Amino acid sequence: MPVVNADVAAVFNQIADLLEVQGANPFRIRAYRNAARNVSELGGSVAEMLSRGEDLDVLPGIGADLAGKITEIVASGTCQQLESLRKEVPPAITELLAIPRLGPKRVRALHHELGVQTLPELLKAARDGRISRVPGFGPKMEQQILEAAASRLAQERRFKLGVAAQVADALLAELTQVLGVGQVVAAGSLRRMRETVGDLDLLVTARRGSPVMERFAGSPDVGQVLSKGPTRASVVLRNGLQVDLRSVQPASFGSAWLYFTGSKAHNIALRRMAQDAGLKLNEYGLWRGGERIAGETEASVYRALGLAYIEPELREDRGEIEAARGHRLPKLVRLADLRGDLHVHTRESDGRDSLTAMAEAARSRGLRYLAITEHSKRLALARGLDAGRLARQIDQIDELNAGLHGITLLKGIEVDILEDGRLDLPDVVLERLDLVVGAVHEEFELPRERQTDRLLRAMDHRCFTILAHPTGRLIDERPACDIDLERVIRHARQRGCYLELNTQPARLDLTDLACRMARDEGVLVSIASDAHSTLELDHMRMGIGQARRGWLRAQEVLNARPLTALRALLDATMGRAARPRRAAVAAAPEPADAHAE
Ligand code: DGT
Ligand code: CA
Ligand code: CA
Repeated sequence: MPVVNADVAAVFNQIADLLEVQGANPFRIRAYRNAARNVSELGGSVAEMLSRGEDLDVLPGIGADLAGKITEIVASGTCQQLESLRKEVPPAITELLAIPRLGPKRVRALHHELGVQTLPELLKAARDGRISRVPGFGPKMEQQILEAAASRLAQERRFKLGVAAQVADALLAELTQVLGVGQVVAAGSLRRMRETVGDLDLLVTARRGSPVMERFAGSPDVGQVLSKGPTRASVVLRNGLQVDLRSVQPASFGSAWLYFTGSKAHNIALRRMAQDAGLKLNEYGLWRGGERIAGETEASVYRALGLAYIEPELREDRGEIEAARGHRLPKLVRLADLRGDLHVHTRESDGRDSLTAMAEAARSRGLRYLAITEHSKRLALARGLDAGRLARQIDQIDELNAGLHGITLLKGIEVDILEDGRLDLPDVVLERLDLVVGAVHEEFELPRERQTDRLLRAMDHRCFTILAHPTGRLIDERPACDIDLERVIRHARQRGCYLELNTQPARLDLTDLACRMARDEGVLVSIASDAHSTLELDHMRMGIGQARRGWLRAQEVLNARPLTALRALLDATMGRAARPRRAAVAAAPEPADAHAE
């Protein structure tokens, strides 16, 4: 990118800001500000002047010293002076400068008077009422600084969907109890089930005079009330998550829910459609002139726009509007469609509960089968199984199955994929399993080509059935491995094996977009909890959200198949034509309504 005059001016302004925070000579500071203005108002490009060999000190307000700095900036994008100032001034001070109302003078005053250097310190000082006592600041400015600092802190941090959903559930339950409240719902990215959530958006309908806003602001989890009025309030919870609550009239509930669910891109596309039809869409309704023609429900708005109802998870402007117009929207998979779980651990490796407890817990969640997939020996920390221990577990599961009703345990393993693509256990024991889930747990940083080849080679093993958490990413902790995911997906189709959507809150791997790629290639996805305890079986809920965001239907989900159909698929993948069935339970036909919500 060539350096333009505005870049040069920005560097000069930053130098001036930092000098001012330091309390430097005002004439020096003004010289930089003037230079910034002169350069940005200049007709021609300073970079071009330099390349033509012209002298810069002919420019107004630019002496030899500044001319030298411009030359430096054009060459490198920055200059020595700025870099050394950045080392002298605490870095967090620069963050404070980005807060509206806080120029260098005020930042310097807060630093001097209160020792404030960072955003959290700024927020705390504002909360404690210390800012309004500093000369030049008043209560009004203190409030403005507080809001800006809180929202900047909240903005920077996104919360994992699992955390946000838990918090939202508790708040929604609380609001439902408030007198005069009708509807109580979540909107925003949470409702769309995005893998991370910036802030929570809640919506209620309430009778006039309902104390809903007071109750919300007074909730025990609230750390800071940013604003509170009769129809809207914003708070920051003690864990740092911001929550916006709005109250609307029942007649606009649907259009408000639609608006605050977003995404912004989806909203914009809808509004454009409305305009093209001579209508106006906003959070109060869909309007023809002064008449509200829809708005009480979301469906009424979509209908009036000539669209089928669009599920929240699809509202990302990724083709859903065209599909809704042509009545080609997919019927998305639901939690209740899942018949089993193909990846869980017990105490035998690093899980917390017993085989029997896991089986009971899965059955009580309406599942009909559960694959036990412990770690393999390479993962010593997780007490991974060697061939002998796995053989014993296989026998144990066979025995247990004979006595289990309503659920079948499948024999599996989460076998490590070694660095060269071989599997961590010998074929003789893998052959005895119902399925083999392969996973990378080490060597995440191989170059793209090698990492991809490693996965493809593992998938080519004749016992391989499902690739666990294909990219290895951990939200906020570890980036995805550098792999050619398209190649992996295509290879899975050719090989006839499957990919996992691991629903651990930090994993959600495959991502929504990767699910959609798998769907487009015709590769079935196993939505798996990877539960290490009975409670973790509930992680499925967030995973279903990602699958739905990836446009998956039940027929594209491996574990939405009944057991018999699943067994046939697994057998085909493992190169087994048909097998004798030992346990009668396994062969028994399942009633169609066997799975509950
Ligand atoms: P987040 O909070 O970053 O995870 O993402 P959202 O989608 O929850 O975004 P948020 O909280 O800023 O706003 C909630 C919804 O409100 C958003 O999904 C759509 C709607 N919205 C916000 N700003 C605008 C806007 O400028 N135009 C339109 N059309 N809609 C907006
Ligand atoms: Ca939000
Ligand atoms: Ca919001």
